[in-house]
Amino acid sequence: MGKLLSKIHASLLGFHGIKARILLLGLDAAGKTTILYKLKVNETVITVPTIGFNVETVEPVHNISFTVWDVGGQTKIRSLWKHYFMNTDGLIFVLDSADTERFTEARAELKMILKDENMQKVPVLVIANKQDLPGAQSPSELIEVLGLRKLQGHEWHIQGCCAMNGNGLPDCLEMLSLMIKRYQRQSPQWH
Ligand code: G3D
Ligand code: MG
Repeated sequence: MGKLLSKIHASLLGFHGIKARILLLGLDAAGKTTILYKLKVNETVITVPTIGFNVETVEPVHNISFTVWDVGGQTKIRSLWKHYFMNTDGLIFVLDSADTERFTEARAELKMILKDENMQKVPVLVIANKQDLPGAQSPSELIEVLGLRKLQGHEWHIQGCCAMNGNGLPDCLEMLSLMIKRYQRQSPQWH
């Protein structure tokens, strides 16, 4: 009841919490667009490879409203990612946990993103997606695969999930909101 009232209150008064700009990146077919629409409308949508971007605002969690930018991940358009880096409050990097052949490529892309000057200190949530598939690597195995322990200057967390049925996604938003709050406390210039 209390939760319902506070939701009504928030929608009558408009949202006065924190707004966070989130980038959703990862190789093509990792499941980014599926995740975005599962978070937005709790529906499993039929996706087509994203050319350009999708952007949606997701229901606030812990008083943080997320604007999530899902930028296409095919090789030839990955060079466009850097144009979205400025003013990013959090990175969600999505991985197909069963696509072992592309782990090296995914690791290189994550490293490339975090090297950019606009991405310094930005908290990173790695979503180990497609945990439903046979052969999917567990989040703890993927920590080594992606070299996450070597990330310097970033708070990071890895969460297993299945975007198809939404398993693990609420924990992803929960963790991201906590990381963003900590990031906010460290960065006086944070909006
Ligand atoms: P992208 O936006 O990262 O490029 P998409 O990826 O969201 O378009 O998803 C690529 C394919 O992976 C889609 O299948 C989608 O249904 C599937 N997918 C996404 N999440 C999961 C998951 O958790 N489990 C499984 N098994 N599949 C998933 P198609 O067949 O349309 O290419
Ligand atoms: Mg897509």
